[in-house]
Amino acid sequence: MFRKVLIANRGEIAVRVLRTCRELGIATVAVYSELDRDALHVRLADEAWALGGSTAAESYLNTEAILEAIRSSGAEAVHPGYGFFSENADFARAITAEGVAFVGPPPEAIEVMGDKISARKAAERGGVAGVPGRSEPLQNPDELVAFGEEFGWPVAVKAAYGGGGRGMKVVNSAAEAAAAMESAQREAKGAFGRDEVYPERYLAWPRHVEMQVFADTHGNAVWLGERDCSAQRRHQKLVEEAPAPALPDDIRTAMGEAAVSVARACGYVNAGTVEFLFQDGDFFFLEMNTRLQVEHPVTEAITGMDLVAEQLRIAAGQPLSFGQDDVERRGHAIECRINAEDPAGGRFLPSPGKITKLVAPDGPFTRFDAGYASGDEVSQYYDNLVAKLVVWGQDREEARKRMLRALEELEVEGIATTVPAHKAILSSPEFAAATHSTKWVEERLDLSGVAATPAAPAGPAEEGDGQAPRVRRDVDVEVNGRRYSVALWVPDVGPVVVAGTAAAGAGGRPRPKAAASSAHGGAAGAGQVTVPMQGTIVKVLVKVGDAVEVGRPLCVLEAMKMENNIEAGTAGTVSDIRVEPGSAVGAGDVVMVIE
Ligand code: MV4
Repeated sequence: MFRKVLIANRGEIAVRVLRTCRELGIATVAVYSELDRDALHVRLADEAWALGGSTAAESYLNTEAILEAIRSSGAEAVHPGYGFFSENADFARAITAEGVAFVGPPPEAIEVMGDKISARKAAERGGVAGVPGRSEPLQNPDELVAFGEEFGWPVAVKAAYGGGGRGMKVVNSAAEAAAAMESAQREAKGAFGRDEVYPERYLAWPRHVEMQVFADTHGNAVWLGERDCSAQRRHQKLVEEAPAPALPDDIRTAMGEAAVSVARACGYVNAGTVEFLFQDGDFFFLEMNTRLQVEHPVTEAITGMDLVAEQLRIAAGQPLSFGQDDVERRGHAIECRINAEDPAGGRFLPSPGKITKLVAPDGPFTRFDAGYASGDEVSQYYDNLVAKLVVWGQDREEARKRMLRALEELEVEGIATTVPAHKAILSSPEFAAATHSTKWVEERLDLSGVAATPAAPAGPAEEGDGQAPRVRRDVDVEVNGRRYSVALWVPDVGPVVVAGTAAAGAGGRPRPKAAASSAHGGAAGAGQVTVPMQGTIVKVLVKVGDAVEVGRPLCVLEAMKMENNIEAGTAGTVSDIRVEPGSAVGAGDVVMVIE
């Protein structure tokens, strides 16, 4: 087994992985961006190395910086978590070239599954059916029309290099074909740099059922069980459960064996998830995720297995510690993703900021995997997953009630979270009866009664809560006679003297002054346009002097990878613009004035 593992990730998954490493006696190495210097995963790791930078591209996606941390720490393996480099074949190659193990599949398998057309072909080689469709790129709209006439409308046009729901268009008739194909190609080119698209029959009310598989380097491959992830919104999963409700045992077994065939067909090793659409008793291969998934704990809960431990054993070259017949599933598990988003009115607005209070639920069969603790800041630069709440019950109904109880116990203050939406989902008759599908949250669930969470106070530094922004002080220290240069990150409390060096002035970017009223979206007071959340202005859509109507988009605010239009709350003339592209703003900041 490895002696030291570097975790190339942050937040809850970095914490999750390092806990198993500790149980296995493996030393843990954290890496961190400048914003994460005091993050939970850094506090919990045995050692931590700075990557520099704030954005993901500058830090957790900086191959050179991570390679440097691997070399400095002497880590023997890298666990990529999910997101970031987890499905990046070039990164896997770069670290294995240095003799360091990648805790994940071979790069060739990542590449086969990264292209949805070659993934369909791999499934076909394994004898597994995808949704009826074509496994070649469309050359022109006539081919799309011919497909629709043969298989029936509607048709899904999908980007070969897409993912997470981007680059998919639904075509209802031959008349829409040309425009839809062009739009799918344009979106795919913009997002992924490749514009190949292919058609599939569109399934209107499917459930999303995915199968966990494991394969080792000795030729063994097994399936552990499925998860149902149908409760989602805009391709962001909200609730996952295992087993999938009302899935007949013979279908489960067939799906498990199909998933193992797909894994074998692409030379898969380590943990993987094969996604299926399930409708009217049939299941169809959709894609394969070549990483550990966010929702893996529900499978852990019903199988009693530690999936990260198994990943590490496989990466170290050991055979699977169990065979197919050793896998037992018991009871039912549900997971809620606690995101920093305000679900008021079904809008799910990003809600970064400082968590002023976090009290985790506890009690029977209740697991809380958090990436943050009270006092930690959820940055607009990373994803919005704060924690995962997982419960187990003897059956689905016991688990459902236990989850509602645990959600009641959970206390989060300072940021808005998805908890009100989870309560609405878990207590709805449709979810209780498991008649929901992938479109149910968006099209049927009524979230209009979910009230806005009071806006978090603006940035902590400006609020005088005792947490001044931190600044760097370089200090020389001697440890057992050896001289070290140490960077201290200390609160900037004005001119102080540290080790004989006078401090420089306050750091940090200037921000527009906050409005007296912290309106939650739109306009405050007499034509003052405020932003409802912390983020970065990426576009300004008007000029001083422009006449605007109510609802006219004024600027675009990016927070947590989502763009939000800031619209005029009153009609009038733009008299003042206080931001430009790149401006950092906080909740309640005035960005423009309309007179
Ligand atoms: C589909 C589909 C219906 N028919 N393909 C969306 C994300 C991408 N991974 C595949 N997706 C879908 N593909 C056919 N032929 C419906 C979806 C879909 C979906 C799938 C899984 C989970 C949530 C979803 C939400 C909307 C659409």
